[in-house]
Amino acid sequence: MLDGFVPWPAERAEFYREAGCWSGLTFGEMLEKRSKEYAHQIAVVGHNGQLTYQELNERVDQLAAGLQRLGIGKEDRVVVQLPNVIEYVEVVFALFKIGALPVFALPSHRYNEISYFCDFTEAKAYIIKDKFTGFDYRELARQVKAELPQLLNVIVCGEEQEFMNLSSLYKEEPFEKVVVQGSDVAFLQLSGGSTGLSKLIPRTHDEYMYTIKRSVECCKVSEDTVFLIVLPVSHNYPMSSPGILGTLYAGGKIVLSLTPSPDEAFPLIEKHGVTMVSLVPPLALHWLDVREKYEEELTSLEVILVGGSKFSAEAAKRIEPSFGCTLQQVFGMAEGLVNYTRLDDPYEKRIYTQGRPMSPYDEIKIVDEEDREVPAGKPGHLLTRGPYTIQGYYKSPEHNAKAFTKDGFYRTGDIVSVDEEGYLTVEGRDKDQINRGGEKIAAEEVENHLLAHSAVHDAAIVAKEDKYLGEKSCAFIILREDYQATKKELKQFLKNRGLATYKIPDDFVFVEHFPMTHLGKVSKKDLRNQLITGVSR
Ligand code: OOB
Repeated sequence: MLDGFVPWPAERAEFYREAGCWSGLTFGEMLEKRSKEYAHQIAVVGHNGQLTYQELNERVDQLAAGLQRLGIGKEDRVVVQLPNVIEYVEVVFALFKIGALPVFALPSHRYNEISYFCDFTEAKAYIIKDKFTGFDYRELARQVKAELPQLLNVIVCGEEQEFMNLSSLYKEEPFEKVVVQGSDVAFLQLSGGSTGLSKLIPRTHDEYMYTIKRSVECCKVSEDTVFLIVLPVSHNYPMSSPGILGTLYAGGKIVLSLTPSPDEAFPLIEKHGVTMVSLVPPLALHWLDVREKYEEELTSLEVILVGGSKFSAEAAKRIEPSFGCTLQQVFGMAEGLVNYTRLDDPYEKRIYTQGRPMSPYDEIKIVDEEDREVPAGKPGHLLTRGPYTIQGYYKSPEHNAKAFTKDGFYRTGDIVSVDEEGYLTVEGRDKDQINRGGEKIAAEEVENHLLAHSAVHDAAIVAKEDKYLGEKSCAFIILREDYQATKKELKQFLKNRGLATYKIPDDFVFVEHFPMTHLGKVSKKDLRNQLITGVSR
């Protein structure tokens, strides 16, 4: 078993197997099966070509052979940082087949995150695109590799410079079959994080296959589905709700858009007859606002999924009339639990709630500060346990002791209420995190970077309401006596430290002192209120 993986208690594992949740099917086997069942149907379309199921499986096998030749084997970790390109799908399945574990980095991650992922997971390889949206990932790789000798291979999709070219790894020879079991960890996903850097989330084939199966059922994905991916492929949401893996599971077609811009996405919807797409609220708002300006025919759309952060009811009401398709809200988390509104739910549920758990085996508790269950319908802290919610983060025993209850419930950090029919409404959050339009920022991580600046005495990051993103991040700063720093300097400082772009605060407010709680901690609630009332400005 993978070191640092918190195993499932035997009796619960047994229960989920008996209940038929965990089937033992691995992702490598799933692709193998689909390549026979849907051999000549298109599996994936990218900006530079397309592949049938059979072709995809063949390319995956060839790449699996090349990766093995590099010495990558079972349970080895490989950091994958690719945009929405076909090679991403090939790489991930090739790793699944040889039992190696992709670690899913986002294209917006920079030195700060990538060096940590490579180091913490002792990654054997780092797979990147040469350049994307003006950023050169080879420069980043050079910096990371110089400091981490165990990172043997940097593999580049595109111009490789001194590194290895991904296309050179597709070998016309069989790869060596590896025993991969349903109970094996399939990959490491990233958590949004609330303390320090993202925690890593190990997901087994069993759990994740069940996530996919239930998502496919709840979203009615079939071989006729054409699913457009506009969000970054490696995020849990476009990967599995039902996203890439759900579409392949059902024998449908994936269309990859490099960006979420309507300039690119709308023509793709028209050209490929896209039936489903998943969006985060700011994107949904943007698409709603510009829909009229575009002439493309979008009538093929049947479902727009929206999730990742709270979708306001007012915006939710506009989706169905504007796009002539059904809105499906999704409230999920990389740690596990996923809730969907169902396609045939009454209007009120689709607009005002974030859905209900996708599995009858999901257990939900709504509790107060002392972990006592609150009266039905009242908001409280959401705790959850179930067949696809993890038992612990990778190599994080101390954090796990706080993030999970003794009986294995995950403390989501979300404040929700549950109605009589079991539908959840997200009412707020009790974690030190900013949800910037679906992108999660751990306040503490950014605060720590700011504290490294010579002029900063103290820093506190809080969420500030934003019309489009829902929330933006705002840094309250106390400067050291006799020191000066401007907003521009601090932003540049964070950029130079290699912080992912979305984590750099949108706003800075310089203050003399922070409001305190009775316990003497910084009162972020008061800081948030100051932003609303404008007192500190
Ligand atoms: C998804 O996953 P993560 O891991 O990036 O973030 C999870 C957190 C949740 O705990 C919650 O705080 C927030 O994101 N969230 C929502 C939401 N969906 C996620 N808050 C309010 N309303 C919603 N609809 O974001 C994710 C994973 C799988 C599917 C969809 C989203």
